[in-house]
Amino acid sequence: TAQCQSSVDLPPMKVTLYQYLTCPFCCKTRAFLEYYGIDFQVVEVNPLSRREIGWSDYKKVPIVIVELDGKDDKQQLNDSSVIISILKTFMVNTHKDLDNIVSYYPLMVTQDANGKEVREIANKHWVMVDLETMSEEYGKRRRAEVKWRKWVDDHFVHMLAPNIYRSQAEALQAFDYITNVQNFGPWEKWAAKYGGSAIMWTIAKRLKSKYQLKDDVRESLYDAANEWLKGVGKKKFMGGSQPNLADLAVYGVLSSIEDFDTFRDLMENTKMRPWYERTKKAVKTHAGAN
Ligand code: GSH
Repeated sequence: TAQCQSSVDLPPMKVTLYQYLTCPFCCKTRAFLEYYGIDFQVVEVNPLSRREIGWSDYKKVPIVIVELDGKDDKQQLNDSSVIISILKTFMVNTHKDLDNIVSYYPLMVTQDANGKEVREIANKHWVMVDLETMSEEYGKRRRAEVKWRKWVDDHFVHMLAPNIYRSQAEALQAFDYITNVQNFGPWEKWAAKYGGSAIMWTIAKRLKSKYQLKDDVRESLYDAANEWLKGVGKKKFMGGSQPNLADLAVYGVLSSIEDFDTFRDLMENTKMRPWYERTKKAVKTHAGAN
């Protein structure tokens, strides 16, 4: 059933994830849900028509819908980091109302230097805890967790597209895989494979300069991986003996490219593999559920 039977402290509820299977933000959200053993249903969205989220004003994935047992209204949660922060806050504050928790993450509409509208959800990387019960030690660990979660969204994830679409051949390889596993119709599949890979190959170059990747884009990915490993240090995980939300974020984002050359190169040219396999095992065995 779709009822949440996890042993983490959450009331009975139905969780539905609207996603593209291979989107890094969706993979990040799934890593979180799986690690904590939270049952969820998946709705695979067609990336061209986005018909399945036609009812939503927010047009990106992931979107999570939470329906609490015995309550009529649904809560719509947008943005991977917001989804994760809200559900984690709910887990550590089950006495709190979900609506109340959602109100800690208000939508801020501002403008950038060019007058273009910018929509950002405030506090998106912060899990809300009771300050009175928070120890100094946890306060420190929490700040590090926030810092690295932010690093994943602001830096690490931007290393992916320029790498997986680095050359026309690699872009085609990526799209061959993506169009086979995602929700495309047969004609769309063909169009998306050849059209999409050509477009992404072009966009990848723009992203490369926007995020200031090195000429050899692999080098920038390896640099980011090494920065992460340095942060983990001698610990098993960034979170210590157990993964924290930053571990789950880095793992989740990387899991989206597991089948690509980029991933293989990353494993061969850095020391990421032991940490990656450890985190993957923790996620797949729902290690956070106990
Ligand atoms: N900050 C968002 C998150 O972390 O969830 C980013 C989500 C995002 O960019 N999703 C992409 C999307 O839905 C798919 S990888 N794009 C559709 C669009 O921008 O129209």
